[in-house]
Parts: sequence; C-alpha cells; structure tokens
Amino acid sequence: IMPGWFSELSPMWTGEAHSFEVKEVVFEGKSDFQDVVVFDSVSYGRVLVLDGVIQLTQRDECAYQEMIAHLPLCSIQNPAKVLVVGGGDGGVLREISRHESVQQIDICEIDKMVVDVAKEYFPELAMGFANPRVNLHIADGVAFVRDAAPGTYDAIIVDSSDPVGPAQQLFERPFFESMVKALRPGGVICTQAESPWLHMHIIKDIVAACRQTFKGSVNYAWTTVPSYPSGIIGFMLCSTEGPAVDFRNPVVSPDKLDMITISDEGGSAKRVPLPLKYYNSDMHRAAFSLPTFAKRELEHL
Ligand code: AAT
Repeated sequence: IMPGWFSELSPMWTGEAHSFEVKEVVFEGKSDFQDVVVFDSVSYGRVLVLDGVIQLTQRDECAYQEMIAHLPLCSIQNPAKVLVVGGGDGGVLREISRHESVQQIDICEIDKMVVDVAKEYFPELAMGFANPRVNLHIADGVAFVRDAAPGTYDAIIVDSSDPVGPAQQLFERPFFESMVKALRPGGVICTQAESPWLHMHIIKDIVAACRQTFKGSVNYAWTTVPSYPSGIIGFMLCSTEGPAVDFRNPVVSPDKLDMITISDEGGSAKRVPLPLKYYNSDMHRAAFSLPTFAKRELEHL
C-alpha cells in the first residue's frame, strides 16, 4: 500500500479500500478489545480508527452523529431517558444534549480507551460527556441492555462498530429482544445498520430480525458519510408496541436544536449555542427513500 497513506482494508468490503493521505499519526494503542489509532489526515482532519476501520473523521462526523441521534429523537415527543450503546467518542451524546426534554443519558461503551482517546484528541466530540445528565458505563452493551430495568428508555441509540469483533452481537436478534424489553411502550431505537451498496445481506438479516421483534414500525434509513465505506451508512429505526411512531414525519422542529447542554463551573446544566451542520427536516424525510434494488430486497422478508 502507498507510503504515507492509510488504506481501510476489511473483509466487509473486499476488493476496495478508501485511502487517506496521513499528515501525522498522533496516537497508537492496543486496548483489551481493539487497536486504536488517531491520525491527522490531509483532507478530512483528525481520524479515529479501530482495528483498521474508520470510526469518524472531523470533517464528516456531523452527518453520522446528527442523523443517528435526531432521526429517532425528532420522531417522538419529549424524549426524557435515552441510552447510547457504543459511541465512546461522545459525539452522539453531544447531539442528544440538544434535546432539552432529555433528563437522563446513559451510555454503555465497551472500551475505556476510546473514551480516554476522545477526551484527549477529539474535544469537540468528547464535549458530549461534559453534561451532568450523562452516566458513563464501561461494559459490554449486550449485557447492559439485557440487565436494564424493563420499560426504562424512550430511545436507545446503538452507535456501534461493524459486526466483526466486539460489536457482533449488537446485530443479532437476542440483542433486539433485550432492547424491546428495556424500552417503554412506543419507545424507539436507531442502530448503525451498514450500507446497501456493500451489505444488503446483513441489512436483510437485521430487517427480518427487527420485523420479528419490534411490534410497532420497522424502517431503514440512510445518510451520506464520505469517509465510510461506499460513502453512505444506514440505520434501523424501529418502535415497540404502544403509541404509534411515524418515523417519516418528524414531530420536533430542528429550530429547537441549535443549543447543546454542558456543565457550568458548579456542575449544573447550562445551554450554549452550537448550530446543526447536517440535519434538517428535509434530510430527515429524505433518509427513508430507498433505491429500487434495496426496496425490492427488503419487501418480502
Ligand atoms: N461515533 C463513532 C462511530 C462508531 S463508534 C463504535 C463504538 O462502538 C466504538 O467505540 C466501540 O468500542 C463500541 N463498541 C463495539 N462493540 C461494543 C459493545 N459490544 N458494547 C458497547 N460498545 C461497543 C461506529 C462507526 C461505524 C463504522 C462503519 N464502518
């Protein structure tokens, strides 16, 4: 591979590899779960890599974090208790904090090194932890959700890595069943659900498992993220039995989302301005439109 360049190689996208010219490697470590690398790139800013796979870049993280958070949270009224699985960089926490109704944010990330590295090298994401409403748990999300008190959450957001390595069970039916239990009636999930260009077989399995477990609605949506394989990534948006959720028609206006919550010096919550960069109501509605090949494959499962 080219010297001075990082190439993202994985059996999940054979025969192709997106490459980024490296300015400087700023961190290299090995946690109990994965290899952790941070580098500064020539054209995408700072990049976080786990086991050779890009998790985020400064340039386009907004597209992923804003969509994975606001697609579910703008689809329900007044979310109060939210759980994040994965997401140890803090970016999704930052986005959830825009919703003033949220009282409690639990996050369960398996790898403490991701949190520590984010706090050191990605302050504009890790600021999501600077919110008195956030409770951080370092543990496997599978066990955490299984052991959660029934009926607890309005929303669960699964910001997980790909289904090779520690995240594999986050894509399987027993985990979906635990989420259904942990949600209140009419509660919602949004999970990282890969790309239709590369992973239609995985998406079909996830959609089939969700149709069996979620008795409300089951939808696939997607967003552009140029630094992710194929340049797009999808999400599963599902609701449990109870008050119906129409994910395609958001009920929260993005005008209310241009502030985030952090701590003041005394440790109480304070609101500070931080405009959205990617999410708006048009992008929300558009996210559920699928290309014909994907529609066809998901129709008769
Ligand atoms: N917001 C950045 C995008 C990510 S991060 C995925 C996170 O999920 C990582 O921090 C990883 O340590 C964590 N994780 C993996 N498995 C588990 C688990 N079982 N329980 C809790 N956390 C877990 C996703 C990028 C998607 C890349 C697409 N190619």
